[in-house]
Amino acid sequence: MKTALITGVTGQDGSYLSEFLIEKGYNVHGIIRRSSVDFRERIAHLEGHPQFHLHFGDLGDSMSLVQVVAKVRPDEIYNLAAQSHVQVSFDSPEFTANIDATGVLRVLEAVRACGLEKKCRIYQASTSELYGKVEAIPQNENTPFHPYSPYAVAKLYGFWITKEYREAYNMFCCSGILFNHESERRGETFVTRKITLAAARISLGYQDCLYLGNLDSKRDWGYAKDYVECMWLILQSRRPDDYVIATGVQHSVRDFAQLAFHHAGIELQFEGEGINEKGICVKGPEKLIGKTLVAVSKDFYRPTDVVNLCGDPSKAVKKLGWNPCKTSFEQLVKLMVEHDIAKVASEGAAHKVKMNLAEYLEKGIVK
Ligand code: NAP
Ligand code: G4F
Repeated sequence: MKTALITGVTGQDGSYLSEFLIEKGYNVHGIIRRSSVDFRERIAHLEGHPQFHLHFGDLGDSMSLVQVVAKVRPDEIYNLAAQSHVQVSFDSPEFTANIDATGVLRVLEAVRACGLEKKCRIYQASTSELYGKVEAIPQNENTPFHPYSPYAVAKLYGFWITKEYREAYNMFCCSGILFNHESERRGETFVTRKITLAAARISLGYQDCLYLGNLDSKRDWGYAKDYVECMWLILQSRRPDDYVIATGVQHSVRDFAQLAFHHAGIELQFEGEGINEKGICVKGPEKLIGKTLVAVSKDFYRPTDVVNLCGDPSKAVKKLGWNPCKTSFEQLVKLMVEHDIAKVASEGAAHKVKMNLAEYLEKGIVK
C-alpha cells in the first residue's frame, strides 16, 4: 500500500485528492494547521476512515514539516497548501511569499533532511497565474511567464525551486500548472462560488444584488474533481516533468454569471460599460423583473488583474492520457448552482446570519 502526504488537505483540492487516493488504496496523511476551531468541513466525512490520518504542521514552520515527513515517510507528497487568494496576496504579500514561495522550499528540504530524496515523489501545486499579463494565447508549457500579483510572484519561486531540486539533486519533483478549477467546495470569495451562492440566495429571496469587479476577465474553468486525477497521473509518469492542466475553453466572468443565474431560473441582460455595467433581470420571478441583480463595484478591482487565461493541455493529454473534457463548463456551472440552491434552502433562516457576514466581508475585509 502506497503512502501519500497532502499539505493543504482541508482545502478544495486537498479534500478531493484525499478521496481519490483513498479510492486508489493509498494510506493518506494530511497536514492541518492548528486552529481555535475543530470543524474541518471539507474533510469531515473522511475523519475516522482507516486510510486517513491527520498531523499538525504549518508551511511556515520547517521543524513541523520535518517531523511529519520523518514520521510518515511518504512515497508521494502533494504540496497543495498555500495562501491561494490573489486579492489577499495584495493585502498580505509577506505572508503569501512565506507560505507560497519559501514554504515550497521547506517541503523540499524536509524530504532531503529525512533522506527520502530517492524514495519520495513530490507534486507542487503551480498555477496559470504564472502567465499573468499573458504573452501568448493559449498558454502551454513553453509560454513565457509574466507574473502579475504578489501571489503569482511567490508561486513562480515555488515553480523554479521545484525544477531546481529536480535538476540539482535528481529528485522526482514536478509542477502541475493548473488553470482555474472550481467545484461545490470552492472557497466562497473566489468569483465562481461567489456568483453561484448569490444566484441561489437571490432566487430564494435572501439577497438583493451581487457586486462584482472586472466582468471582462476571462478564465479557463474546469472541475476540481477532474483535476486532482491529473496531480496523481503526473507523479505516476516515468520521468518527472511539468504539465499544463486546463480545458482549452475560455469564458468571461459575465458569461459565468449569466449562466449561473439562468440555472437559478433568472435571465439576465447586461447593459452599460465598466463600473456602470449592470445585469438586469428580464425573465424569472415576477418580483425580480426589471431589477438590477448584478452591479460592478470598484472594491473588487485588483491593482493588476490577469484577464486572458486559456490553457493548452495537449501535453497532459498526450503524455498522461488525461481527459480534459470530462465535465464541461455548462455542467460545472449547473452542478455548482444546484448545490448552492439546496444549501441555501436547507439552511433557511440560519443562512441570514451567514449572509450578513458575507455582506460585511464583501464591503472590504475580504475581496
Ligand atoms: P484552498 O481551498 O484555498 O486551500 C488551501 C489549503 O492550504 C488549505 O487547506 C489551507 O488550510 C492550507 N494552508 C494555507 N496556509 C497554510 C500554512 N501556512 N500551512 C499549512 N497549510 C496551509 O486552495 P485550492 O483551491 O484547494 O488550491 C490548492 C493549491 O492549488 C493551492 O496551492 C493553490 O494556490 C493552487 N492552485 C489552485 C487553483 C484553483 O483554481 N483552485 C489553480 C491553480 C493552482 P486552512 O484550511 O487551515 O486554511
Ligand atoms: O475567482 P478568482 O478570485 O480567481 P483567480 O484570481 O483566477 O485565482 C484562482 O485561480 C488561480 C489559477 O489561475 C489560482 F492559482 C488561485 O489560487 C485561485 O484559485 O478571480 C477570477 C477573476 C479575476 O480576474 C478577478 O479580477 O475574476 C475577477 N473578478 C471579478 N469580480 C472577481 C470578482 N474575483 C473575485 N474573487 N471576486 C469578485 O467579486
